[in-house]
Amino acid sequence: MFNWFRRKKENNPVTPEVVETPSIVEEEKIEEVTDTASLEWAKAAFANIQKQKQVSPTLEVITESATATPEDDTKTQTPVTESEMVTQEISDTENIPAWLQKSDRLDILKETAIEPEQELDEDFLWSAQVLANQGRLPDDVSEDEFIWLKKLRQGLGKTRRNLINQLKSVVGQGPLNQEAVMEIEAMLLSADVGIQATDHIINTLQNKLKEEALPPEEAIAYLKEILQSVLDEPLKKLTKTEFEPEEGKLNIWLLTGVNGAGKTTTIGKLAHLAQTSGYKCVIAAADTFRAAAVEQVKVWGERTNTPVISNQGQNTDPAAVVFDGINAAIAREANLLLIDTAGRLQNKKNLMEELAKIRRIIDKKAVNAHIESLLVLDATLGQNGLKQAQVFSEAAGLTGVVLTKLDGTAKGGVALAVSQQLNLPIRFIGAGEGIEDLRPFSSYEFVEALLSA
Ligand SMILES: Nc1nc2c(ncn2[C@@H]2O[C@H](COP(=O)(O)OP(=O)(O)OP(=O)(O)O)[C@@H](O)[C@H]2O)c(=O)[nH]1
Ligand SMILES: [Mg+2]
Repeated sequence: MFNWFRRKKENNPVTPEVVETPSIVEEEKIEEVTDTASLEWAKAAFANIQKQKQVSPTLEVITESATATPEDDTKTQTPVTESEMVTQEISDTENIPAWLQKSDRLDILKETAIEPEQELDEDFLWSAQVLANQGRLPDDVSEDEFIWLKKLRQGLGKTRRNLINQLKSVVGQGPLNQEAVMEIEAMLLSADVGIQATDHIINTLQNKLKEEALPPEEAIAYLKEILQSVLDEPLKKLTKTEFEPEEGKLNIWLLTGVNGAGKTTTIGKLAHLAQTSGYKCVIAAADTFRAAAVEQVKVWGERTNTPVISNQGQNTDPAAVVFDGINAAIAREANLLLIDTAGRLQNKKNLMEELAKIRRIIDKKAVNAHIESLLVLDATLGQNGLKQAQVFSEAAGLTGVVLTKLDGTAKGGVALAVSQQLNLPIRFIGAGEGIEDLRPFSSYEFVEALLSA
C-alpha cells in the first residue's frame, strides 16, 4: 500500500553516487553526466513500475470500483441508519442532478477506458527528475506518483510555458539587470501571484543582484528557491510540518469555503486518499442546507467505501450531524473524520454563525482530537478567492488551505498569494474532478511544475 502522506520531501541532490564527477571537468561534461544519471534513474523507475503492474495488474481497477468487497462490507457497513446508499434511487428518478450526471459520466469513462500505458516520455522524464531530486530511489516510487506529477505539470502547463518563454527572453540577454527584474515582476503579477507576494519575491531578487550579477541558469534557480521559500513560510510557525492523520487519536478535518469551491468533491477525494493510504475514515454530511448536498456526499461515500453520517430530516442542525459524526468516528475507532459544510446559506452572516457553532461543537466534544480546519479555494478565481479567507478564519479557525481546479484556467500563481497573504500552509491541491485528482501539496514539486522546462 502506498502512503501518500509519507512521501519524503527533502531536496537532496540527484542520485549522488551516479552523478559523482571528477573534480576537474568542464561544466558541459557535468551536465552530460547528470543527464545520463537522470535517464538511468528514469529507466530503472520505469522498469520497476512495469514489474509492479505485472504483479498486481488489477490493483487500480479495485480501488476505483464503487462496489464494496464482502470483506470491506463488514468493516464499514456497521449500523449507520441514515447512510444507506442512494445511487440506485437516484438512477430511477428522472431528474438526475447535474453534478451526479457528470460524475457518472466520469465513472463510465473510467470503467470503459483502456488503462493508458505509461510511456517513457517527456512528462515521465521530468517526473523522474523531480522524484530523484528529492532523494527517492527508482525502486521505491509508485506509478501513482508519476500519474499525479504529470497531471500537475499539465495543469500548470499554460502558465509554465508563458513564464518560461518570458523568462528565457529576459534572462537570455545576459546577467540579470534592473529592467529584467521589472519584466519578471509583470510576469508574476499576470500569473496571479498578487502584489504582496510579487513585491517580496522581487525585493529578494534585487537584494541578491546587489551582491552579484546572475547568469541566466542561476537566476532561474534562485527564483525557484525564492518561490519555494514563500510557499514554505507558513510552515515555520508550526512544530510539525508534515501533514498526515496523527496516530493514536481521532483526527477531524473540517472543510469550509464558498459554494462551488470544491468542498464536497475534495471530501470524496480525501476519503479515497486516506482509505487507500491505510487510514480508517468517516464522513459527516453537515451541509444540511440543500438535500442534494447530502446525496452528493453519500455517492462519494459509496464510491470510496466510507461510512457517511447524515440526518435525513428537513432543516436539520448541521452541528447535530457533526456531533453524531464524532460519536460514530469514536465508536468505529476511525483515524479521520471529514466534515462537509455548506457554502451558501440565506446570507453570509448565517453561514458564519453556523460554521462557528460547528467549530464550537468540535472543540467541546472532541477534546482529545487533532483538529484541522481547511479552507477550500477555487484556484481559477485568483485573487478574488482570497477575500473570503478572513471571515472563514474568524468563524472556523483556519489552519490550512486546499487549492482546487488547478487543471482548469487557473494560473497557479495564486498558491504564492495564499501563502504570503493568508499565512496558511497549502495542504492539498486538486487538479481534476476524478477520485484520484487530489494529492498532498509539495512546494518543491509545485515550483518545478511551474518553472522547469
Ligand atoms: N476541474 C475541476 N473541477 C473540480 C475540482 N474540484 C471540484 N471540481 C468541480 O467543481 C464543482 C463544484 O464542486 P463541489 O465539490 O460540489 O463544490 P462545493 O464547495 O461542495 O459546493 P457547495 O456544496 O455548493 O458549497 C463540481 O462540478 C466539481 O466536479 C478540480 O480540482 N478540478
Ligand atoms: Mg458541497
